[in-house]
Amino acid sequence: MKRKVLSALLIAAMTAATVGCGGGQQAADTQAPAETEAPADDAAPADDTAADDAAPADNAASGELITVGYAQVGAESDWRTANTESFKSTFTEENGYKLIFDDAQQKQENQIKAIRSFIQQEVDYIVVAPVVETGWETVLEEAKEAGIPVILSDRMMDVSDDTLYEAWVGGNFVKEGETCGDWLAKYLEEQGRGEEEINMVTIQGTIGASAQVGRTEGMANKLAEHSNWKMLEMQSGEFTQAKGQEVMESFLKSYDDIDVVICENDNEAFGAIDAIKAAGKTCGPDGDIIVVSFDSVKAAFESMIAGDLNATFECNPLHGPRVAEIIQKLEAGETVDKIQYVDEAYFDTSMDLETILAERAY
Ligand code: GYE
Repeated sequence: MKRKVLSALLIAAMTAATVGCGGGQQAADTQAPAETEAPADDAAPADDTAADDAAPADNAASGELITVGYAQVGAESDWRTANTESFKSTFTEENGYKLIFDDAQQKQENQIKAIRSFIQQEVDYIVVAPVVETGWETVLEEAKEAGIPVILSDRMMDVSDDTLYEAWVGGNFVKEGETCGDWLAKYLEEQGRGEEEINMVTIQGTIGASAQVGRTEGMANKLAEHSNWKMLEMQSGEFTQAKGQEVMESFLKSYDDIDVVICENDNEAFGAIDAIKAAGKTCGPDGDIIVVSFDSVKAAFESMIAGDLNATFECNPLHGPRVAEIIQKLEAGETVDKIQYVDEAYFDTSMDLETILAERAY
């Protein structure tokens, strides 16, 4: 929108066809779009409650919409659905935005195409939740050349030049993995299994995605602290329930002594639990196999209440208001923190899960 306004002004200046814009000289000198001078609304707080009530931006009042292209990963998990919903409910016309949403179906090539199409459409901001970390330099250079700021959300990009994006907001995936390892050590200790040889398998996320890389690394850091823990095998379940089930079925065929399965998201755990039950085994606090996962979506609480899942390590998907806050600061010409981690907790069956679930936003 801004660029369109600017080029309209320039055309007006060149043709001198209108008087409303104040004449050619003034229009030609106008480098900064008018709305950047308006102060931004108070930033929406970065907590769960912010999702549904992001403050309308000043641009809403002025009738000038900010166009945002969001290159989303896909629709592979409950987490992703909550994340999409957070963007759609934040970037509304009522709040002063026009959202162009693209679902890449978990394919980087689709995301690159989407970003190029956003550039062509001259959006004001590009937001990307990158499927994987590497391979983004070229398309980000193209966005930079077009003068369109890029904001990363959820997963990170591994680029040598960090001026290619304005800011990133998401979860601390290494920390999530380490929290999982610490929880497991404490839990096994409480069960009197602190010294026992523990056999584990991991159903990883999409290989090369930050959430996979970080969670695997965090757990590896904890494995290094426990010589009695053995990682039998790791395989990707692509962050989906169907693939999680398939991978667990194959693990159960290969190993008859699995003590722990680490699932890099909740949906993979739901699939793994189905596979465990189908193989005639049990899981959860009273079962043969300890199952842990990441995200803490509502269905994970139901699974813990049902006695299937032992624990889930939170990853907050409600990034819409957080990205809106970044955009409003940029609009106001303010600086933004380059890397913004979101605080996250964990949940297990020792807690009052019904009460927590009743108040859960996703
Ligand atoms: O854990 C998973 C989703 O990148 C944090 O992606 C996100 C992950 C999340 O598919 O459920």
